[in-house]
Amino acid sequence: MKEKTTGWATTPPGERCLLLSVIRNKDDEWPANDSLQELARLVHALGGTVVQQQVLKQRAVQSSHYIGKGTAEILAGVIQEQQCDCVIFDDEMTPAQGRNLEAAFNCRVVDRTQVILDIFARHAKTREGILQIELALLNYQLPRLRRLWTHLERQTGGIGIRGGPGEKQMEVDRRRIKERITRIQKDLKDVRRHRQELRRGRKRHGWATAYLIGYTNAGKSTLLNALTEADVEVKDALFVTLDTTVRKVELPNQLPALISDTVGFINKLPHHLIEAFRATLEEVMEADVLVHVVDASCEQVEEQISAVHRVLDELGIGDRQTIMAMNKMDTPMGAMQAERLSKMHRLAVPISAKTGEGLPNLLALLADQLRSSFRERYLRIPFAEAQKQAAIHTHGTVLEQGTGPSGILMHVRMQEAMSGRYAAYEITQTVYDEEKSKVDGEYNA
Ligand SMILES: Nc1nc2c(ncn2[C@@H]2O[C@H](COP(=O)(O)OP(=O)(O)OP(=O)(O)O)[C@@H](O)[C@H]2O)c(=O)[nH]1
Ligand SMILES: [Mg+2]
Repeated sequence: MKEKTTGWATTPPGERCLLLSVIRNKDDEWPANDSLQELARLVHALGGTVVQQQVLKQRAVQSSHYIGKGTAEILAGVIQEQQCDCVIFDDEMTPAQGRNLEAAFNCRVVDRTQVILDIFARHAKTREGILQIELALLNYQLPRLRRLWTHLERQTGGIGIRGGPGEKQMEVDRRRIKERITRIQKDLKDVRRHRQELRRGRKRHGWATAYLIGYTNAGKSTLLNALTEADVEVKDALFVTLDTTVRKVELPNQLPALISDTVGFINKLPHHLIEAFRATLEEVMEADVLVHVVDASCEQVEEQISAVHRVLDELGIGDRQTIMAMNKMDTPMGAMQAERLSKMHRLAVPISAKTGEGLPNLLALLADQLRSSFRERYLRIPFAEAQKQAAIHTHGTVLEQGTGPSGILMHVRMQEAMSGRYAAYEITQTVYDEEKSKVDGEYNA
């Protein structure tokens, strides 16, 4: 399938890139290397060529250039020799540092955040996804406008820049971007209102909801496809899924449940993106149960698990009880690590979304967790309020209903959140059974 592009991505395919990571002490070297490896995958996903990757040890933080001036000079030589079009840093730098480095290197300088934003821009498909990523990009670009201009100026023609930028033109641009941000925020509000209505509808019908979360490329979409009739795109690449897909899932206890696949996480996920995707992520936050899909075949599995936890923390749901699905157990490394990790977590199962192994166990665990997020209640609705019955039928599943001596008796299953509003009508099971037995028959299941 040809990828749609939103047109904002700023990394042109085919660029020759030098990847750099700056560390402050030697212990960070290994994580830095792993992280650079991942950055290289991100750059490949954009069609870039990685010419060289290097970890730089810099003791003190250099505020003007992010790296020392001497180091910058040496690197400038490498860049020229290797004919690099672009230098990519593995961490986010300030707009001023980027500007200074571009001057020193005489080529484009971007950071990991920009690369991730670019990938998101390429992969967004739905209206909401496209609006969200445009918002993140504009917020990221606003303080970097001066650099963008310098860069465009350096390029020779062909991109519609008339004359030098000048402060005035930059002001015009800044205002335009701000106006566009306001417009997008308004559009997003409308899209979200619609989504919220859908969500409320599902809740009203008593659907339990589970969300598949996890590191990008962990196998979330493969698992969703394996558990439901979904036909979500699966690919060995980062950030293939950006939009949420919701599907019905058949659970062993027949609890009506929906399961969703959504955007993946990554180490150093840009804050602008978390902010822009907050609405998507809010849905995740409201789920009854989270299933954390883990790529157990990956050597950095523990780092990936921690990175996911960090994002959950940032969303304020770090303490949510989560089922861990240790995926890719069909591979030798996956089998070994899935078993080891499953022993370390209370709610964990080794699975293979690809072969289907372990999926019945996962479904059983899911059903169990969802059941405990729902509660069975016994209600007595006074005859004078009989009209309440209709609402109860939409807010939960009515397991049994009949007429008692002093009101309508209902045995229901409802989400905790929903059941609060019927607390006044709640009676104990003993009272329910007594009242039920006072009236002959008439109970319908
Ligand atoms: N061997 C093996 N590969 C798997 C398994 N599950 C998924 N994969 C592969 O892992 C890659 C990523 O799978 P996806 O389902 O696209 O992963 P995702 O978590 O949805 O990724 P993003 O949407 O990009 O965040 C694909 O190449 C899948 O074929 C599994 O159980 N075993
Ligand atoms: Mg996916």
